Amino acid sequence: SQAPNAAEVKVFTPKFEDYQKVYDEIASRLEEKDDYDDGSYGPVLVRLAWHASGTYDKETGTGGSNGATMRFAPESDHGANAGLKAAREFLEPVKAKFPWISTSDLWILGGVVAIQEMQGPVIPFRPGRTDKDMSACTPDGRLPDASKGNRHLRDIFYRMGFNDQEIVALSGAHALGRCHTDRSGFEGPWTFSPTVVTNEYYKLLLNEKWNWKKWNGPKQYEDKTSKSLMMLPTDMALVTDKTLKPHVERYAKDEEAWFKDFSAVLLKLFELGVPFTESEQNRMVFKSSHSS
Ligand code: ZEM
Repeated sequence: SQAPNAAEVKVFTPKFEDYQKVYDEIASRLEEKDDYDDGSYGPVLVRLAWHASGTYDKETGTGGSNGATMRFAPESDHGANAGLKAAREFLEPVKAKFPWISTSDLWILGGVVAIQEMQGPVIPFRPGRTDKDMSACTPDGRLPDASKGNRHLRDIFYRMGFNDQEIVALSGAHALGRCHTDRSGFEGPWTFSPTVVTNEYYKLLLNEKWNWKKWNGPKQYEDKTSKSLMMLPTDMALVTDKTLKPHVERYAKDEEAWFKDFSAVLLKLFELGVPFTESEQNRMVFKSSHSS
């Protein structure tokens, strides 16, 4: 047999173990860099993976996590993406250490790691995204506008191919993180444990009394009891809409049911529009740092 030439030697086909190494690197950076926000980059990593994916349009097949076009203006400057630079920069040293992974796979893997490390469900992962140039940037306006109501939510999420139950299951991500006045204009966290995945978001939506916050900022709700939590108008639409509310009630009662549905719907979100060569059977399930 012939000796391989230089080009052939360079080809590296990453395996499960290689992706687990990237997972572990992100997890250890999450633990190390605990001086950010509420003590974790986890929530903003989830938001990055969501905004990379949530541009998908099923009619045209455009947008979605394939491409990582948020690296470029104009997409990086879209109002909805304000503040996500922090998440992209958090992942840059990981890309430098593992240059074989595409940025678009890395952003989604970052979301998977964040969910699992914040004690959420396992999210199976399939690699295969490739980075595109700025000509693939999506137009502004594809991500949801928090000041709107149930009709807007359906317009946006049906465009991606989701149904009502999936809209509600996805929204529970707001158990995590917070709003920042210098990013979205809104202010405050949705729950008292913004760095742990729980079904508290649904419980609070149903069990708290929510009043309009009196302030000069954009219209948002505050809880009557502590006045330190918030809901967006789009969050409140989940309980004012008669078809959406039963799903909120089910997830508030049964965290296990939500974990199962949340995992399934995140997997779907993260795979929208990606031309995978790997089959669904070959999805990877990563070991979390806290699992034995
Ligand atoms: Zn969010 N989201 N989101 N979201 N989101 C914010 C923050 C976070 C909406 C929205 O306008 C906002 C989903 C759905 C929707 C996360 C995950 C997911 C913020 C605050 C706003 C305004 C941004 C800021 O100021 O930093 C709207 C209207 C949605 C429609 C339903 C879905 C789906 C998500 C994931 C599956 C997360 C984790 C955050 C917290 C980010 C952070 O930095 O703490």
